[in-house]
Amino acid sequence: MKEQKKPGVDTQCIHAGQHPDKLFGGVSVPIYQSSTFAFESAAVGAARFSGADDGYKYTRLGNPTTAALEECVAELEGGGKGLATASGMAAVSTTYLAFLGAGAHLVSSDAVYGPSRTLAEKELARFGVESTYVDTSNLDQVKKAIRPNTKVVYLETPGNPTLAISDIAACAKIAHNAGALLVVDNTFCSPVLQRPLDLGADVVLHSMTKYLNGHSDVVAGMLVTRSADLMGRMRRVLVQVGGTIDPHQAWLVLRGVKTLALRVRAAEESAMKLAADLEKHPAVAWVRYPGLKSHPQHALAKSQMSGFGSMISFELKGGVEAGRLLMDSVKLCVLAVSLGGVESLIQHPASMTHASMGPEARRAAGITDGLVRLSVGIETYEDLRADLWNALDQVGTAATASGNAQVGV
Ligand code: LCS
Repeated sequence: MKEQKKPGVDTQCIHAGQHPDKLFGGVSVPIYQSSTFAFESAAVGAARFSGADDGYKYTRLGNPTTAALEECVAELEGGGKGLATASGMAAVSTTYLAFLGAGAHLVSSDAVYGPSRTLAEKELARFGVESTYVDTSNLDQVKKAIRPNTKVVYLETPGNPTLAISDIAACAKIAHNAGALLVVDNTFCSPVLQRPLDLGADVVLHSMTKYLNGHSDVVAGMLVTRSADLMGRMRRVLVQVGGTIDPHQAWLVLRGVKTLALRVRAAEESAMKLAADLEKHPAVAWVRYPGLKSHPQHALAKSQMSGFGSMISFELKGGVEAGRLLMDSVKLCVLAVSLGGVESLIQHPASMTHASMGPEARRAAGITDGLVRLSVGIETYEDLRADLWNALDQVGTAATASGNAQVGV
């Protein structure tokens, strides 16, 4: 038999899980905006609830539009099954609730999206779940954090907002040797740049609010695994907690995903140029971008990811005040949290996305008070650069006006 070549990522974005509709041939997957599904008879209804018939019953338990999105993202992640959720945090909480319980222990990256950490540290702790946060880009720290009751190792790579890169394959080995699962939040990369399941992760999760949807108009999440057992455990939790995605929201994400690969590549091209130029700007103390040679895990990023993404973190020499002035001075970049949209977004993690962690945890995780996070969009590169450089000039002028010889000090 002739071997079938696997479709390319752009093809998958457009066609995976998406077939012309059987009723009228609509090319776009229809939005099944229905909370419930009629049964032809009482016997059919009973068969659906017993599992003998896999037809739809009730949208919290499954919906055809949602199923198309789940198939699409699962295929992009290299196979397995997907489970769409109402938000990225619904995906995070589903993995915690499915795999952790009283007496269990979680090892997590210390630089994760603030609420992913706060949920475990503050809420799950009330139910007897312990958690330890370490720099997962340092494998010794991961090994040392493992305890006999560790059930989950949780990575965000690149980390939010430090962009620290953790070795997924090595962490999978450490987790599996300890009888734990490896969960990877792949939000910053999207499956276009990184496929954690291929590297040994058990579960991959996304805030689809970000790159997958890509248009800053939807909040949604996704879980993917190749294990039927793990999917069963997550699905049971999700449908009972009620964090199911709405079909219209699922359809919007399906539409966004069609251009995912194009958007990711375009944003990365600008991010690479901006990061390299920012590094040379006199007002900038340092820049973190996985594509720069100065990034501590640049070599790992090169081998583990198929591109460096479009998130840049940087610190101004003038610290917090200079960062505030920069954010108030940009005109094209939008001062807002979130990331992965078509528009460039700039924000201050210490007072915004990572405020809930508290100053000590932030310091330990390398999230400095002066750190500015930039999600590079797909605007015309020259416009983006001009906007940032105008704002940086104002930072420089303010520093000079306040009598400092060195910019921003
Ligand atoms: N995982 C990562 C890596 C995230 O960045 C976020 C949200 C989530 C999970 C949660 O997803 P959500 O429930 O919001 O869909 N990150 C945000 C950020 O960095 N700024 O605003 C939201």
